[in-house]
Amino acid sequence: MEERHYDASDLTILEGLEAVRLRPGMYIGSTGQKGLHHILWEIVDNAIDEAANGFADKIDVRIYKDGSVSVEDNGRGIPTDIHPKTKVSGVEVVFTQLHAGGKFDEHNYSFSGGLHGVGASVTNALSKWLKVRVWKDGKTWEMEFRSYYDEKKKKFESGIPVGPLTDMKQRTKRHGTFVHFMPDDTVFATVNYDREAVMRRLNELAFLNKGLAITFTDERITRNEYYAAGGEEEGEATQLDLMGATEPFSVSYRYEGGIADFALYLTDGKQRLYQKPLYYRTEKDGILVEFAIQHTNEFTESLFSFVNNIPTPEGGFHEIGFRSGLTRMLNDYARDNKLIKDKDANFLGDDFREGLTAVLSIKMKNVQFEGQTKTKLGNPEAKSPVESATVEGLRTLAAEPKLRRSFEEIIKKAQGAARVRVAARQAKDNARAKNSIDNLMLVGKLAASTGKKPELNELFIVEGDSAGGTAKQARIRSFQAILPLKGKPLNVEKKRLDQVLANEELRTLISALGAGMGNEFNVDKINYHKVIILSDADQDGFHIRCILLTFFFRYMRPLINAGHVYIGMPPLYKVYKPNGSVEEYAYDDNELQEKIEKVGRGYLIQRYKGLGEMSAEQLWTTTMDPARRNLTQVTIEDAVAAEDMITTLMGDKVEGRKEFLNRNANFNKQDSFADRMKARKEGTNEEE
Ligand code: TSJ
Repeated sequence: MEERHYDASDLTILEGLEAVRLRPGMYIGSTGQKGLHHILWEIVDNAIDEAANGFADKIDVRIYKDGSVSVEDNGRGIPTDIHPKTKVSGVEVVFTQLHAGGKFDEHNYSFSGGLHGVGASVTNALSKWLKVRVWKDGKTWEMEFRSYYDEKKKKFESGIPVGPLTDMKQRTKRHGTFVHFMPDDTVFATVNYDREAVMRRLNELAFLNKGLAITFTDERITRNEYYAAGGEEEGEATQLDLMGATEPFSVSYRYEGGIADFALYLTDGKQRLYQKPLYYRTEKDGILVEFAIQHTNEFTESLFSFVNNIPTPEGGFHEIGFRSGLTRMLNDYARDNKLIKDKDANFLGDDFREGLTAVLSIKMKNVQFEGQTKTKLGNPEAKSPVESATVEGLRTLAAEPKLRRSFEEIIKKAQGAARVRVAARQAKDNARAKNSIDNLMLVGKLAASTGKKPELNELFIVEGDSAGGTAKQARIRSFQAILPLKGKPLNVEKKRLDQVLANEELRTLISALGAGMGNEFNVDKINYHKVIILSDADQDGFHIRCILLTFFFRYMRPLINAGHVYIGMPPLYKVYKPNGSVEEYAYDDNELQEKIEKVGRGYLIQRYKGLGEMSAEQLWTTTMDPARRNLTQVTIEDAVAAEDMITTLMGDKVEGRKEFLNRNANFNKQDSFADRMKARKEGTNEEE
């Protein structure tokens, strides 16, 4: 038996298990189900480490009927020899000494020491009992620990050896470690392991540790019960059968392809652009880097990254290195193969990552986790090795003749992404140009109302000079004011407050309302209790409406909240009898059918092309007369939707716009907006 050197530097925290009992949360995060799972993962991690070092290829996890759990591997077995200084066995050290760093063995990779890595002693401290069996050098060793209240000492003792590590005098050829423990129900809010969560994690660990066979058995349920309950495991499926009526549910995970199989699993059912994931594994500057790449015809990117088998959904330096390596190599490849012309610009990283599913798994020492959920890798030194491993890996793969097609597909996909990106930018620039200062409308001249009772007053914001003129003729001066807008108002989204104020149109609007704006806005001071946006039912009208709503949302939100903002809905059709006996208005094509049926035989249809083409009489009867018009009160949700629209179309969020363009190639969201508007009509929620 070789010498082991455990000294104080190996065991960074030398405190008793009492501390763990006192503040379990400090060591395992919580005493809920997550904490319960944590004490299992502490044990599993140790077995995984043994496998990662090449000494084990099989791990069995079992949940028993009584709620206890065991983990077994076929590794070298925890050292059983007596520590020269402390005079206790390696096994006892493992289960009674707290070690925070997981730096337990210099000669091997020991990567536990991330989220977990507080050590097996924590599991012992929080268990009612824990039994360990070690098969090593032909011998079988056993040791048991207990936690209990000591009547004499008048205190709680946790993880205390029942006896010394004992040679069971059973000759054996096997080697490995078996640990069986009972979580303490006075510590945990629940001692019920979530089967699905355990299975999900074990499956993930099997993916992350190529070739490792992980078996999970749950004695709490029979095989048939599991399948009858609709259970669906991911490993080798076991069918409903006779034995299944008595045998416990069990499943095995083993992936010869490791994370390459993971990438296939993650893209299951999707249209893959090439059949075999691009997989590479290497070591760079003491960091083990492994990645698997699979593109599909979808548009989103999903990067699943892991550090020491722990998921890092918040990303970090390894992801940064991976992304930049991917972009660099693929751009070089595209140039070398004349897939980018000499004069043309490189692809952006985004282009290469459209439809990408990738798994990145690295293993390194002294990991630093950061971020909100401590799942972001904070080690800057990880970036460069991961980047060069990625470049090297992809170059190696690209040199393989049978993978040529895969790289061509990736470049082809990037070309598509780049085309959309360029088109989106063009659309944005065009939209910007239209909203530039030169194109701003001239001062809309307010035709104020003569009445001085704000509760009765209405302000119509009307699109276009011509419609504005008509509205001025049609209105009742005593309570209706008209503010015509010519062209499109300033795009509120892109401008700072001072620029908004510099715009005459909006200044007129602000002063007409007479209640200030921004922080100064006082809804009690408004001159009009109804602010009605009247715009055409076309693209421009829709745009103006969105911009105004965005303006109100940003600078006069209480106006919307108090229900003062409305959308006026001019009808699209009039259905009538020539003798004037009936007259019905339809606001969309569906309604037109209804109205035709209502008017009956001998009907005529008049179609309104826009506000500007209506007579004052028509505008009054259909859109402005409180008795007959069709107003929709704007809710804060409508304003949010309008703002989203503006942000997506005009703003800088490239991602959102790309997706938006993909969904709505014709920019037309008006119909659904109008449909929602129609659901709420004036009168149902009016304040007067
Ligand atoms: F967590 C645990 F400690 F309880 C535990 C450890 C649980 C399980 C199921 C397995 C293990 C474990 C530990 N499996 N394999 C090992 N290996 C060692 O501890 C070991 C063995 C030999 C040597 C050596 O240098 O000879 C070094 C180590 C760390």
